[in-house]
Amino acid sequence: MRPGKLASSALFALALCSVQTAVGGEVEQDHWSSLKLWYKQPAAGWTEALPVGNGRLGAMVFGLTDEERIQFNEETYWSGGPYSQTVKGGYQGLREIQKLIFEGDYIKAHRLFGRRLMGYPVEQQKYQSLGNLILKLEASGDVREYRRELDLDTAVTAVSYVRGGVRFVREVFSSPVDQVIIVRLTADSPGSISFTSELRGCRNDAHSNYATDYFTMDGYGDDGLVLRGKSADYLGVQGKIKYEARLKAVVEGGRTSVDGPYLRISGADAVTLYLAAATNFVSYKDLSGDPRARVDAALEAALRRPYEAVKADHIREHRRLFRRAAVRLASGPASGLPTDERLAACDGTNDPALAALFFQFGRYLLISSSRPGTQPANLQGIWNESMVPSWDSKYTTNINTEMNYWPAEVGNLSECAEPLFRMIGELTDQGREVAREHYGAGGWVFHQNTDLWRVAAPMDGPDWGTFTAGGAWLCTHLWEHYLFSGDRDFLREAYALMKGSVAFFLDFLVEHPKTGWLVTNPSTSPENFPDRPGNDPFYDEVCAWITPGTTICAGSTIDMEILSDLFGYAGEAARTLGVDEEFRRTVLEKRRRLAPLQIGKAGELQEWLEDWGQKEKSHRHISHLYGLYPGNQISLERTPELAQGCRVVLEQRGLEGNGWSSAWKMACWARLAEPERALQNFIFCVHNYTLPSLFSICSKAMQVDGSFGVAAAVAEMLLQSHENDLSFLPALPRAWAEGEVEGLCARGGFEVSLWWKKGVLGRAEIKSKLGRTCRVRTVRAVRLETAGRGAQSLQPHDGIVEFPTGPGLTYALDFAGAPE
Ligand code: FUC
Repeated sequence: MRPGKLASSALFALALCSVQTAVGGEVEQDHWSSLKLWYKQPAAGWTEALPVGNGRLGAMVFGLTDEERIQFNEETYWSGGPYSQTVKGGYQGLREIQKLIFEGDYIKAHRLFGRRLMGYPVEQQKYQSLGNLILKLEASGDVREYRRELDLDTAVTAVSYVRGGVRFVREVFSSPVDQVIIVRLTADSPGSISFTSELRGCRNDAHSNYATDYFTMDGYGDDGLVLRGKSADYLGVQGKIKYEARLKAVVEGGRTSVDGPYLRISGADAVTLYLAAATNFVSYKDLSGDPRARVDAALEAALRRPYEAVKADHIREHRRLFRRAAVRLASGPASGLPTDERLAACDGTNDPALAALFFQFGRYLLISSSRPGTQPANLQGIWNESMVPSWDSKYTTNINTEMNYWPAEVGNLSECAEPLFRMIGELTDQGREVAREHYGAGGWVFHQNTDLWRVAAPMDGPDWGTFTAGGAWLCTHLWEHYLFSGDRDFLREAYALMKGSVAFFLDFLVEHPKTGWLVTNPSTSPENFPDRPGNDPFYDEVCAWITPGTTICAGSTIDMEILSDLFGYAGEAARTLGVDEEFRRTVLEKRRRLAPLQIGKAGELQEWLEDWGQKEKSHRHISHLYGLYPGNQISLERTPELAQGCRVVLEQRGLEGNGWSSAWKMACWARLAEPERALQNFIFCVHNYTLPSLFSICSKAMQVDGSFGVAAAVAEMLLQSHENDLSFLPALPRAWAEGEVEGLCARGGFEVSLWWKKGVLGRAEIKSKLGRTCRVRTVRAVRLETAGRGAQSLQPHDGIVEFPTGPGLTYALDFAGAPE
């Protein structure tokens, strides 16, 4: 155990020796060293390989023993180049589409939307795989004592085995400090390392048969390799990304030779391979970078220092972020198994620590795929082996991209969300054009997908493209960041983005002819086909397929919820900044006129304005539950009927879905204070939607959103702060009876550590970053202590204890009746 705040407290010292869990395990005593994913066999395929990443350069490491494969990516290698999807004059069809929708002529409206409002090209660009580092290892004999692991605490993956009487170890990491991927090969007997390596480019699938003219593979000097290429043209957009990947070998003992695209090393004692990669990408509208110069710079810097120093710097930088937060749950009988077996054995009680591992895996992925200055994490983070990945490995904003960032604030990784915030600003470029040309509106709008080039128009087809609230949803992350950080400078910039989004909707919202409510039109509840009369399958000319019906509607519940949040947040931001009083009044007045949330005949929160059913019973999206989580309009205390309506929806949808769907349901159950239901979704996700590497699955493909979502949901079970107070252990499953958290963040600028056993909270430590009044939800008396200021006893009033705080001070709270 790292001597942390809690570990040093007398109470925790006691806990270390005496804690016994319901399942007979103990709170893990060596938390940081238990944060390992490990396996007794190499990866059977890409989805079993282990990820490393520095935010920009990602690699999937297979741990093979004959021919090792390290597949790698550079985050800006996408197809195409700067382009626009905006269709000029599209707005001329808008009024007719709106009229058809209000008249209930949905399929006609769908068709017209397809003709007039879809962006063109209808699809977007694809994230690409850069290459594979292949090591053809020379060794014979059986492999024994094999172990492959990923240490989340060091961000180093390693493989170790004995072959021919020699123990071989390979370590791989992607350094955010040196901007290189490093592969270090060692053996316990001198002269034992021999292999031939290649830097293989990836075949471009635009080619029909065998040839590819997109890259070249060469030797580089007498100890290196180089791969150079360009991106593919796609959708009529010229491929303008140029890239270079270069490998440099530093060999201890042995001989090195280069022959064409092969680098051969024989009889070495140890080898360090430095892999640098870069493109010409500077921004979504500037490709003036020099990949070669960038690679030179990275390699020069990394080679100036010894390997051990580069590795130590890497670990230090990773831990600076990673060690800020911890969730520790008791280990159980299954906790010591290899990770793949652990997943298979998980029954919800035999391994509470597994949920803690998921929490940290989510944080690990965020640190590895999204750092200040990099691109945001896409559907696969930065890891992708394909030239035609599922959904192009883009940014899907009707749930997925948002979910990627759910653990950022609560998980004490606030700055890892910077790439998302920057992307919102970049989207306003084309977002403004689309607002004007597609809707005749001011401000900016962004729909359900974008790519490296920050296109903003409706895409894929009218069933998906009618989601106008993608940009507004992203804007809620700006406000949340302010709630957690209290950063007024940030708010000032964020406010301009929020105001632009509001401006679009002020123009776009229309009065519903029957109810007088303000609604979006066209609208959709993402990807869910309502079961309403006449919504039958038809051939859709945009997608060239038989669609099950149309999703088009007016005023979907999620639109109304997101806009209610956006308008409320923008109004609050204006008030906080002391600006735009008249704008604020208008926005709040419009907010009051938005269509209200409604309860349907089965008691469920309605997904649409009308009480329609849905064609697919256990549809994976639970869009209308946005208002429960991640939004904050529905709560057990403030809106009990609506909360009950959400519960009915969750019952109706059941457990089926995919990784991100399970994660979302977990978080919703946590907000409904139903820990066992949250845990049930976690277990279902573990067994059905999780790869051995803990990566989440969506429709058979690896997708990172679920991993991020589970991390956020675990946090939501342990700490909530959306009700203007701190709620500790609001959804603690029985099986998580013993544990502690450290460094979780709460709105209002508080950093929280908790310790509990027998399912009862014993102590909390709260660090106040902003010096605001702290409100803690409890019915128990509390002994409050601040360093140097003595102790006092606080009695709860109406279930709350409240005390003033000073910035930078930490407060210890001991709860009456804490278990011995
Ligand atoms: C939405 C989801 C799919 C998938 C895709 C990337 O379309 O409905 O399940 O996650 O995004």
